[in-house]
Amino acid sequence: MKLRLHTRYQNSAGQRVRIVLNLKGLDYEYVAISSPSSTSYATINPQQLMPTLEVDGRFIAQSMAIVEFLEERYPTPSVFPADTFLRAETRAFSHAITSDLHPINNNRVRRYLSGVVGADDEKMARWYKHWIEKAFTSLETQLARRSQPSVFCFGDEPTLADACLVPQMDNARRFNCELSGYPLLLGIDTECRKLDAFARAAPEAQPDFPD
Ligand SMILES: N[C@@H](CCC(=O)N[C@@H](CS)C(=O)NCC(=O)O)C(=O)O
Repeated sequence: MKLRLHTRYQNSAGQRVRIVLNLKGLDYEYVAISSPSSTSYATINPQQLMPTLEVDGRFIAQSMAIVEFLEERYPTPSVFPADTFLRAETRAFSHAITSDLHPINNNRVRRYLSGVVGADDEKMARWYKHWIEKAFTSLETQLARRSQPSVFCFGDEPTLADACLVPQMDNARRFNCELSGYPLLLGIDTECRKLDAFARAAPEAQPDFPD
């Protein structure tokens, strides 16, 4: 099966998928997208959002749908813990990022806020930091309530939760968010970055990262 990932170095939803592909040891071709709003990209992803996974000429949109596809096709190693309750916690943690936080802070929302609504840089920064703070506070609390502390979010092996967290930490740093109040998130982020699967998925490791 030939896998091609249409993404961009600074595409945090794509970074999640890159991490999962790497954790599963899957080879894939990196297809750099310079302009998701182009008509050619719209033919493979009608939402014009990245990433898109191309599998033998068929296209799958939405990072979480891609991850579920990969998990079903390549179940080992899994990106979910073995325990059912921990699997649910992993999904809850991941969706807090992918369904609640990321959609309101992503590029197209920021472009609309500044270009159409007229928010200046100071208001944009307030918007961004507000939603990071709300989300990260709840994620930190979710981790603090785990029945057992662990190296990664939900166990001593990385899972989808870690693959969602690390790109979001990159985003928060890019927008100068204060992160010292989230020691558990910071600790897990540090552990993840020691792993090759995460390092190879980072924006600066991608072929289209600017010199
Ligand atoms: N829910 C989607 C979100 C995808 C998304 O918002 N991608 C952003 C980049 S992280 C994008 O393609 N933005 C288009 C643009 O910047 O023009 C997913 O998980 O795949």
